[in-house]
Amino acid sequence: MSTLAPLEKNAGLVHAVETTLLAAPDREIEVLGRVPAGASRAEAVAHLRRAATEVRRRAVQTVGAAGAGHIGGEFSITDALVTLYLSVMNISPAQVEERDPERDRIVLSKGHAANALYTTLAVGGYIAPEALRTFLQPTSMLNGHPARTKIHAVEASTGPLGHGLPIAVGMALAARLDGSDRRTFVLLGDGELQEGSNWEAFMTAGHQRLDRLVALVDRNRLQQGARVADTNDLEPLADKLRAFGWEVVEVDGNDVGALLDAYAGVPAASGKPTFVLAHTDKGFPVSYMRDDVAWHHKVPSAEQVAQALTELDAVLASIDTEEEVTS
Ligand SMILES: Cc1ncc(C[n+]2csc(CCOP(=O)(O)OP(=O)(O)O)c2C)c(N)n1
Ligand SMILES: [Mg+2]
Repeated sequence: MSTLAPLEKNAGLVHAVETTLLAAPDREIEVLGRVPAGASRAEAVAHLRRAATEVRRRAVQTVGAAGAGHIGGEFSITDALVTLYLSVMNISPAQVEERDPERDRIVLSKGHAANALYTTLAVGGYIAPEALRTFLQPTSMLNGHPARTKIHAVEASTGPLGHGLPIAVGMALAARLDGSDRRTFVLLGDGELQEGSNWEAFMTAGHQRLDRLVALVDRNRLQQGARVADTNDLEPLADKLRAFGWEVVEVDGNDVGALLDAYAGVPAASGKPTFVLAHTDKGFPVSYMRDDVAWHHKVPSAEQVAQALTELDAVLASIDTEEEVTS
């Protein structure tokens, strides 16, 4: 069993860690960073698609090696995480380290998707890629749910569902009181919306006309062990949000181009918070995981990890081909 020496400059973590290491991935994830300034839309989309696919490649290997995780809901939210961190948000590793008060804020309310968050932070240059090998290991900062006391880039500790939106509403109100233009983004699960605390927060945000608050729901139609519609149906979801004073934008949440367009139009209506209703598939795009409730927290076998990598490598190859055709 190998150990990781304390990471240089804390690598975005509160403490340097020395802990056991998971098996190495087939190749280390590349730090791709933000979409370059001046990139065309096609270049931006290619960059984000590549980053999202790299995140999924790395995340599935992490879950396989750690023997635990929530891979289905990580794959459905990866496109939104990558689009926000690498393009939409006014944020950078330097702004996080310096605690720039004007940085945009983000809360991953569906905290069980922590591995997708950590891997996005690695691709974005916020934590060292080698830290991913400590996921869930004793003394690691990379816990099963994100902790703001352990990772500089995490703005709010999450895990208990139903808390992220109320926190984000408070952050958005604080920004207004500060006279700041910074925005607050929050990522929610659809099963999570069954928690009543969300509806108090939706009501408050609408009442307060928090138009620099943007909530995205990962509408993958599945929760833990069941379909949302069979458990406690949310529909008509868009109408409910409109009735609470939100502007609703519906989008394919596994299409980074569509997400870019949706976020570019924020606030979608002056004086209203924006609700991005992101239609996704749990397990996207891996054929054997997609829309299968078992993959909420099932752990892939070595063969299943290999199959996922084969499918994800085909996505990477198609991005390369499209780039060659357009350049
Ligand atoms: C308050 C609370 N109850 C239960 C859980 C356990 N839990 C973790 S994920 C999950 C299902 C969430 O479903 P959804 O919000 O749809 O997440 P996704 O499909 O995006 O993974 C549950 C019940 C929890 N984390 N918090
Ligand atoms: Mg769900």
